[in-house]
Amino acid sequence: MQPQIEQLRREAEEQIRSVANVSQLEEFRVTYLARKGRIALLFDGLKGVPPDQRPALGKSLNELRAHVQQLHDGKASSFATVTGSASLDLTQMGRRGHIGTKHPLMQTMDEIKSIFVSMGFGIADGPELEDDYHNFGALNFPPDHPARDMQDTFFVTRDVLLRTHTSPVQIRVMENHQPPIRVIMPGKVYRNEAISSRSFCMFHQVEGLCVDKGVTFSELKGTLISFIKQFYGSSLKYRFRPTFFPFTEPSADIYITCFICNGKGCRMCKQAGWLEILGCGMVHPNVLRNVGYDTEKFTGYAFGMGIDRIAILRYGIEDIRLFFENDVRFLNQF
Ligand code: 2U9
Repeated sequence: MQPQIEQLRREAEEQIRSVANVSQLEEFRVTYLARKGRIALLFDGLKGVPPDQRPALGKSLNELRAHVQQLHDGKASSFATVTGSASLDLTQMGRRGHIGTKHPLMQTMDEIKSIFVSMGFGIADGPELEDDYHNFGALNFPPDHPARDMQDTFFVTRDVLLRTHTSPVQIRVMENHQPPIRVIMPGKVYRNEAISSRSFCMFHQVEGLCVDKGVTFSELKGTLISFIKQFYGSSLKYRFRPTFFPFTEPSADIYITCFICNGKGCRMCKQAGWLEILGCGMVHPNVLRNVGYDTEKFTGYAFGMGIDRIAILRYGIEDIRLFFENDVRFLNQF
C-alpha cells in the first residue's frame, strides 16, 4: 500500500497546481478528502493488510491526509478576500451594476424649473431655518394670524422656526436686489400637521415672484397660463377663483379640469371635477413696503404650488409617505 500512498501524494500535488477557481478546489476536496474520497478508500483498505503493518501504514495515511488538507487550505487562502471570510472567485462573472433613477419629486420639480427658466426666471434658494419676521411678519401676516399658531409651525426657539413656505426667500431676494426681479424658489417647507396618506410634516414648493414697473394681473395670467399649458397640456380647461392670502391682493387659486375623471367628479377631485394646482396674486403693497420698495413705482405678482401634490396627481400615487420611505421597489417605477 505504501507505493499507492506515494502515488496519491504525487497526484494530489500535481492536481492542486491546476486548480484555478473555487469550484475546481471543491472538486479537488471531494476527490481526495471527502468521506468517500480516495484517501478514505485507502483507509478502508487498511482492514485487508496484515495487522503488523497497519500502524506504519496508518501513520503514512494520516500524514498523507494532513498534507493534502494543507494543499487544499493553502489554495483556499489564496482565493480568500482581504477579510478572509469569503472566497473570491476571480473567474466568476461580474454582477450588473444597479442604475438608480431620479426621485419622482425631483423629476417634477426639474420640469417645472425648466419651464420657468425658459420664460426668463432665475432660481433662488435660502435657509430652511427662518426667523419669525421673514416667514410671517414681512409677508403681512397679522400678529394673531392662525398660521403662526404652534399647531402649524415647528418653532425651534421663540424666534427661530422651520419655514412654512419658501416665501421668506423672496423677501431676502427683494431686501438684497432692486427690481426688475423674476425668480422662482424651489425647496422644502415644514408644517406641523397630522401625518396621513395625504399630508406629511415636510413637503416641497415652487414659488415665484416678478416685480417691475407696470407689472399687471394680465401678465400674471399670461405667464401662469403658459406654464399650465406647457406642463399639463395645451388643450385642458382652467379657471381662476378669487381667494385670500395675507401676502397678495387680489389673490386667486387656479384650477384645471380633473384629468383623472375628465371633469365628471371622482375621489381625486373630491367630486368637484376641478383640481386646484396653483395659488397666485398681486404682491400686497405692505410686503413691497416692508422691503423698502416704492409702491408708486413698482408692482409685482407671486405664485406658489405644492410639488408633492402635483406629483401625486401626475403619477396616481396613493400615499404621500411613499415619497420619503426610499423603498427602491417604489422608486424604480419612475
Ligand atoms: C412674497 C409675496 C408673495 C406666494 C404665493 C401662493 C399664492 C399659494 C400655496 C400653494 C400650495 C402653498 O404649497 S401650498 O400649500 N401657495 O397659494 N403662494 S401666492 O406669494 C408670495 C410669496 C412671497 C414676498
